[in-house]
Amino acid sequence: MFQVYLETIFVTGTAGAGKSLLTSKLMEWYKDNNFYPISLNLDPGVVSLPYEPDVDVRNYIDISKIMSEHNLGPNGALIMAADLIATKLDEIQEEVYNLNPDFVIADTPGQIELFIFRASGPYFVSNFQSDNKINIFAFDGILASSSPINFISIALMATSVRLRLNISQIDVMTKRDLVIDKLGEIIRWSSKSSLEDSLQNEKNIEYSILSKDLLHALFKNKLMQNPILISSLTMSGMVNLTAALSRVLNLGEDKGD
Ligand SMILES: Nc1nc2c(ncn2[C@@H]2O[C@H](COP(=O)(O)OP(=O)(O)OP(=O)(O)O)[C@@H](O)[C@H]2O)c(=O)[nH]1
Ligand SMILES: [Mg+2]
Repeated sequence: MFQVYLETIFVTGTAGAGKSLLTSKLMEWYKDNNFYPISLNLDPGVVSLPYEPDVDVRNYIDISKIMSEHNLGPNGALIMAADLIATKLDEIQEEVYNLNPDFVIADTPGQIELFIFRASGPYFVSNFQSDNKINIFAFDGILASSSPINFISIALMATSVRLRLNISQIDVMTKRDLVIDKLGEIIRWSSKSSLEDSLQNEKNIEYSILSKDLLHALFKNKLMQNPILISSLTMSGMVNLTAALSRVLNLGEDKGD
């Protein structure tokens, strides 16, 4: 195995947030800008993807085989599959090196708890040989914008992912095109006082108090990050996201001709 300079963008986030579609749109965006990125699918359980993965964990881990060989149901098989990801690290790394890309965009499993809160995902992220690594954490725009409590809960999850993976992280809120009517309110939530004001309208007082406490902890420890609002459908916000990625990764400017 020969070593090349490599950078990696992991794409994590809540189930259905739009990780895979974002992976495909980032691939397109960078290819259009004359980069050579490769996509790495780390979701062993996914049936169909909006992109053709260059490297695919499903070539190493077969969910239906796990179900029949270990007599497991779909959830048990997904847990076992998630745990097996770490054991395939060397093979995946070699495949990636052989392709010699400018960088890797790694799409992660839908069930975030299987990847982030078990040992295998953080092990993979930390031991994958890459000179630079960043994690994009996707808040589902529909879910996060539906109430300030939801927004705070997902911000808390984003924080716990940041602490678990211990690499640079950019938070994004997906599906901007579907929450246009709420954009003003969501943007105001970037300030602690506006979020607190919005919490005043919550009917469940106990929940509201707990959320306020969590909010204080997030701001006090400077763990609160404003997500970049993006749409993988209209591509709005993508310029902001790719600019933020460039600030962390050594992707340089548009390569031009
Ligand atoms: N309108 C709109 N739909 C989106 C956007 N991003 C994702 N979707 C849709 O949301 C659904 C889920 O998207 P995926 O990319 O599969 O989400 P995921 O996070 O990879 O899902 P899992 O891996 O199953 O957790 C799909 O129907 C997408 O077409 C977006 O920015 N705008
Ligand atoms: Mg997916």
